[in-house]
Amino acid sequence: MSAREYNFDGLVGPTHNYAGLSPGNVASTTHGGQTSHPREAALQGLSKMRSVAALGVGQAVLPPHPRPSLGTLRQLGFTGTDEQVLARAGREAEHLLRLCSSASAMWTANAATHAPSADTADGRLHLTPANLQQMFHRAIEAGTTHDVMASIFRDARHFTVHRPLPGGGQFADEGAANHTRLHVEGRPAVHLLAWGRRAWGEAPRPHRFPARQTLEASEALARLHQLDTSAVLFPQQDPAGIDAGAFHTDVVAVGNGSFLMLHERAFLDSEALLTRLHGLLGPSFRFTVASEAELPVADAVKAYPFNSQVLTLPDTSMVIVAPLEARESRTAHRFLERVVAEDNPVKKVHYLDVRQSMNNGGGPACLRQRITLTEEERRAVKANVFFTEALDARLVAWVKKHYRETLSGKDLEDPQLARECLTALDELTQILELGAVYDFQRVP
Ligand code: SUG
Repeated sequence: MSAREYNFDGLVGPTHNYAGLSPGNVASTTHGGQTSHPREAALQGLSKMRSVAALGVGQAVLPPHPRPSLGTLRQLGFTGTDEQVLARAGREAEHLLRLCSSASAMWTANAATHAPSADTADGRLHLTPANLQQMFHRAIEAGTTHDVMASIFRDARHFTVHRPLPGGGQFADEGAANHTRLHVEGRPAVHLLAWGRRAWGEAPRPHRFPARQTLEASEALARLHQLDTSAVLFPQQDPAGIDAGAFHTDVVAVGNGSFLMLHERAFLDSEALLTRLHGLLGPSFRFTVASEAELPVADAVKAYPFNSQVLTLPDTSMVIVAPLEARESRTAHRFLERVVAEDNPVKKVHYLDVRQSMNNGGGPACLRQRITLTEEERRAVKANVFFTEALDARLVAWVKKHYRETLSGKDLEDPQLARECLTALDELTQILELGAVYDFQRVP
């Protein structure tokens, strides 16, 4: 049965801001404290969706989460009215307020890991929302992500939405940012489930920055998704790459269909990995590796050429959707030009402006969750999440109506901002026909 990939982009939330929350993510640390532009950020995101849809590629949308998360603040002992909770948090625990206000759910590559029904033993599409254990501001996304996905993919004949992996940091899971599915016609798809540290057992570790995902989490995903173990590989992220700022695999590697492009610092033993992939995928497998000499990993982290979307067009050729920063960097640009010139399916690079997100370390690839759906599965999704001209127009109007032009750290204490956010999200669930997916909509 023919299937199509849909890129489920995260709509940037109304509290998009730069709080410097992610050690090991160079852009987040560098821009921490700057004034953000939420409206522009959300419109940049919508403009990317429009460009991808115009290429003839499947496009859909996932909603932001309610922020500031008053529920989390209350769980941590802040009591009273919303105003009192925010005022006390702003006074006594400013950092906590920032953590509870991040619009980080926009990076939906981290929302979940998915396996298309063609690859699973029970023939259902499997999705596991990521627990994002490693960073507090991201860990609080998991519950809402689960509820949103359970609403969109509610038809149990086709879809299984698992609970996020349990426990503490031992099963720390960052979602599809560490997952790559490669596929060539006539062979089983290969799943790369990468990881940065082991919960139990020895493995080389980064020294400077945290390794977020564990091997144990990646193994659990392969089991839950009922993947054929002979086609699942668990490469370790190169600790030197993590120490240079490649906190997720998708900062230094991206794959699609028969094609993989990676930096030599992406995985610990790239050569062995490429040999295995060649064995599993056969002669049509193509790859391009950037060496440190050609493209220093620091440049890759800054310009994000690998944090691109590699998309298959209806005519089966591929294009790369890269951030503008990759064109502005001499080394990154030259590398992408080489990719297009080589013998592989990639024919063109489109450079897009997602600077507002890039300043927090989120490029085009971070902003989307890829989900492959058969026509029947697509029809089983009843929510209004597929990107059409009509939905585009409604979302643009919705952003213009509700989003602020600018946001600084101090604004996060403003109870009016919290109210604006909840009003906007309540309206959005009606546009997207999601039902009451947010906690605040269920409180009597
Ligand atoms: O988890 N940034 C995100 C960026 C996620 C990028 N996703 C992928 N590579 N797939 C993170 O580090 C920064 C928020 C702040 O500092 O305000 C942040 O959370």
